[in-house]
Amino acid sequence: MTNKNALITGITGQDGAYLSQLLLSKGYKVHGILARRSTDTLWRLRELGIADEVILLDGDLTDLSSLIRAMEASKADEVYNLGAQSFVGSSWQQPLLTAQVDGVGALNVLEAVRIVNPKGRFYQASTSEMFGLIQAEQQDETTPFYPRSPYGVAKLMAHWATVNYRESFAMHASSGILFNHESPLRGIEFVTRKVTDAVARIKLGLQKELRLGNIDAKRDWGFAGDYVEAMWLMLQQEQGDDYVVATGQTTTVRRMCEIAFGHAGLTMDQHLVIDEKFFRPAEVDVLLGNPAKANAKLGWRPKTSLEDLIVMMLDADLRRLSRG
Ligand code: NAP
Ligand code: F7E
Repeated sequence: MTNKNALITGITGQDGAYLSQLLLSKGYKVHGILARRSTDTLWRLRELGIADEVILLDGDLTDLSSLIRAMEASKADEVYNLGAQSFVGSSWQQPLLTAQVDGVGALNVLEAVRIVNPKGRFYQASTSEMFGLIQAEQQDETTPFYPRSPYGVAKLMAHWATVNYRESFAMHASSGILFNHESPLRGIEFVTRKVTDAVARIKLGLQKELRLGNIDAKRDWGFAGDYVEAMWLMLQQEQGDDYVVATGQTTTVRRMCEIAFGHAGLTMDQHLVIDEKFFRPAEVDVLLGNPAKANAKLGWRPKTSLEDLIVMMLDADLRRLSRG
């Protein structure tokens, strides 16, 4: 057990909730930035039964002064920057907000760490969306980037800012280039959860159809619970570095849907409708990560198959909907 302090931006998100659970289990005092919202955003922390175990500090990624105050109040040894406007689809509607929160926001956190505790360790939530129009069949830490959305562009700025602060100020700053990871706590706008929620509703007679966009897109999907372990492992290394975190398997959206419908005993073709509305101005057709470096240096391996993940999510949605 440790007596370290952690500060998490994006603590109310999917990864923030799982990472909080992991760090609490290791004895960390966990602090999180709570951005002002008019709705209740603590449901994930409640589902994991840890809402009362974390310390929430008011702040916003676009407000450097709030981040400096949070650094001072938390006395953070480790800072995990998970906060973001994370939905790729919305980034074309809100490109400037996405740039401010995901790009400049990361720079604000780096500055807050540098000003208050330059010896603190920093994790940046980078993304496979930076590979976008892929320049290699399987992407690793050496693959050139080619982002395809305002989200990918903003995240690329944050990624290079992390590398730059490591090189300029000898900061322990790491960038986790994570491929898609999902869970029962995934936001409903992302395709896996949209599918498992809809399949559960169809199964229970609450809905008839599921409308999707490009089901030929391929993604390398893993389980968020496995991926937060890689984040923590990165900050336990002697030096900061960049790591790809992925399963090394890629699957179409279509096949992922078949798994969900199949598990519910439903026929996909009777319910699936393709809707132009869900196509994107520029698509990332295929992503496939190579996690060899994370395997070798962190000893990290994914533990959950896509089939097990989709079944876990579908069962959780069936339980939630049955409870009303
Ligand atoms: P998520 O569920 O969408 O969570 C995003 C978090 O950011 C929420 O807690 C949200 O707060 C917070 N946030 C948004 N705007 C903010 C602001 N202006 N100031 C402070 N906090 C703000 O995302 P996730 O799936 O957990 O992903 C975590 C991080 O990893 C994100 O940076 C994402 O871009 C990145 N990432 C995700 C994946 C993936 O597949 N999940 C893959 C690669 C990288 P509210 O709850 O108040 O909205
Ligand atoms: O889309 C296609 C869509 O929104 C996956 C974020 O966590 O992972 C996530 O970004 C694919 C795309 O995730 C629908 O066009 C088809 O090809 O679940 P998604 P994403 O865009 O890959 C990366 C790594 C991140 O960093 C992001 O933060 O599915 N698709 N039909 C659809 N997608 C959605 N959302 N809805 C549809 O109806």
